[in-house]
Amino acid sequence: MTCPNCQISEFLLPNGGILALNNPHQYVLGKIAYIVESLNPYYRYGFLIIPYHSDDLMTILKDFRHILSDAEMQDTQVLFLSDIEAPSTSLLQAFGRMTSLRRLWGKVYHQPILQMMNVDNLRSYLQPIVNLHDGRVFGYESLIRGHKGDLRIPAYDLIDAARDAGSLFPLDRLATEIALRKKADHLTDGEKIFVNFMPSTIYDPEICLKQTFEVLDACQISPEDVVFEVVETESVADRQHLVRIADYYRQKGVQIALDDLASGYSSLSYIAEIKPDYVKVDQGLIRGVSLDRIRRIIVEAIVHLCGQLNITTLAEGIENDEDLAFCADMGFDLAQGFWVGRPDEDPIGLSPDFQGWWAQHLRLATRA
Ligand SMILES: [Ca+2]
Repeated sequence: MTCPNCQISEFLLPNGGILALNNPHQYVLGKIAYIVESLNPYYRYGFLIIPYHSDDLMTILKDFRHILSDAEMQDTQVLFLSDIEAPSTSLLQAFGRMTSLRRLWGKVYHQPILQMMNVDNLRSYLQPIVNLHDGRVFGYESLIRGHKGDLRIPAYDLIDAARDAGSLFPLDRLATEIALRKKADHLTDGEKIFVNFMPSTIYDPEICLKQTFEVLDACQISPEDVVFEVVETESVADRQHLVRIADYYRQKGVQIALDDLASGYSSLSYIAEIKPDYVKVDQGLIRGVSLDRIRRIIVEAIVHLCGQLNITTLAEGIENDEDLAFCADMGFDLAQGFWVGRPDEDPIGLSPDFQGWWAQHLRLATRA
């Protein structure tokens, strides 16, 4: 007698039969099919079917592990079937609908926000970054927000919803595209656009980032004007994968920033691994740095080590002139924060507060 429970016991003791593999990304199945070409794999109902013998299994799995990233392994669902005959339609169709409970809950609970994740409802806000060597705008960080009527959804709510629903990659890609188009339409050549990017969403940089670089080409943006801010590095368990992504970006001529250094998401060891062009020191360390001896010693050490490694430093979260003056004197190259300039749909430049401070700063420097 055959029933789904029988197949579960076959899964525990696979003595040969077929492997039915499913992955939302067709290219992953393509890679697998290439590895096991000699076993005559075939596709049925969206599954890759691989006939195997028990002696082959360890070799096959080792080959998969060698060629696929951790994320690709984790997201590929597999079913063992003992019957060499073609698998039944109903079984494979049911398997194709399988998803994790967490993902299902996320999709239902966050439905209103998920429906906003499109080019009409997502907007890029530009927050200025100032060059502390000349007092001019160096570039803008693109901050994504959801718009629906009067409703504004901040980036962290969008990200939480996308994470729960298993849609981080499409959100990240959409936000990147919107940011690049904003750069093309609103910023001049030489003004850099800083774009946040979550490496945990990337399987294979060659394939997952293809569309990003197509947009870059289509908008005729110089890669040198684009800086990708690597965020939430901690959530990438596979460090080598992170390095491969960074290397891919570098090959394409764009620059890399390590975001929120010392926030808990980003540790000093990533500097050695990613070799970023920029380090953004987290606002948690910068706020109140002018009044706090311990913060000052930590931040000075970071600026010093980045100087030795030719890494451009940026102070995040500047909210008053004392912290800004302190960061400028300490040797930071760039600064960002509400006091320097607020995010806006248009690139509105530096705040009157900053401009007044800079004029005074110049007068004092000339007198000295
Ligand atoms: Ca950022």
